[in-house]
Amino acid sequence: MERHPVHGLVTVAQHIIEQQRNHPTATGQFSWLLSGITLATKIIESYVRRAGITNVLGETGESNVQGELVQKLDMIANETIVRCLGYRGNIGILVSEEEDEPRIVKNSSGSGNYIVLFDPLDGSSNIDVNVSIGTIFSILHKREDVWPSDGPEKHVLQPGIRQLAAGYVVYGSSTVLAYTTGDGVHMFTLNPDIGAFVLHQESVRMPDVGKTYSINEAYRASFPKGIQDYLEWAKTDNYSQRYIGSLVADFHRTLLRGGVFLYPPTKKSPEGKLRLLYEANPMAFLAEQAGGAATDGQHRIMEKNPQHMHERTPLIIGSKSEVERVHEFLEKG
Ligand code: P6P
Repeated sequence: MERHPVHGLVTVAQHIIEQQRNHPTATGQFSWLLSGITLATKIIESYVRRAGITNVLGETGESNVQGELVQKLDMIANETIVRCLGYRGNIGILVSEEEDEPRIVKNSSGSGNYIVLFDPLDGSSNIDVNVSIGTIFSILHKREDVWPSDGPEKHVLQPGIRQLAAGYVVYGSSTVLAYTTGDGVHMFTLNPDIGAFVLHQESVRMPDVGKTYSINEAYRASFPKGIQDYLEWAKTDNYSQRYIGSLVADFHRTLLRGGVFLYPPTKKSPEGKLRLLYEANPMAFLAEQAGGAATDGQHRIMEKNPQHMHERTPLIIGSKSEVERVHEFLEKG
């Protein structure tokens, strides 16, 4: 693709338009939608960077549908995304980790055909201690075979293979956006001097091997035996353990360095803790687009048929050979 970057830089807006040219059926609608997401994450980033001095730390005193204490920044992030996307005109349904029900978006031209599912601020319990957190998003198209009289859930409950795009922004030592529309994973760094996400890596490939496992071993006693056996094997094979406790940060490291992230079923979370629609599916799309793999310990994440909006799933995601090795231990049982 011949580019005419300004001052040698390629912004995410330009990249999205270029990507769109690979989808002959795509219209400018898709680029317009994605630019709404990147705008929202730039606003969120401005709050995250000043959290300690702008009284947005701490809890709201309320709990969300997950039963988790809602941090002030969770609500700010949620409201920011809803506001930025609500006026894009081509979105019909918004699904947020912070909201019990799907939000139907209507505007003068009716209701758009796109569905955006998101975790507005993943890892928010880490905000007060300045650990990396992130925003995760997934984009679907409304289903053609759903009657208007059917509720929005029928549009929303689609397997991850139907995603049109997915991505995350990690608010870390720098603010990095990674996204895919099915043509590879591309990464951008927010340049605060110009307020734009600037391309720094195209077609990211996850290393096929990586001697790092990422898991909260405090729950070891209630992991499935195969997972316990894998962990014992990894320790004897000089693996290192890294766990930040923020999915976006743990996945970002795994995407770049290789290895495997695991959140298996536990006694506390027998279905796994992570949510299928707006955490596991988008990360699985990115992982597979980068040459990695993502399963629930038995099935490919992106082929799971969701039964309800906030459904949880076990997640094993990372380098293909590392995920396969975990499965070998699970199959031995
Ligand atoms: P645990 C953060 O609360 C989160 O949803 C993910 O970002 C993270 O991977 C996971 O939970 C951490 O869970 O049980 O290890 O604290």
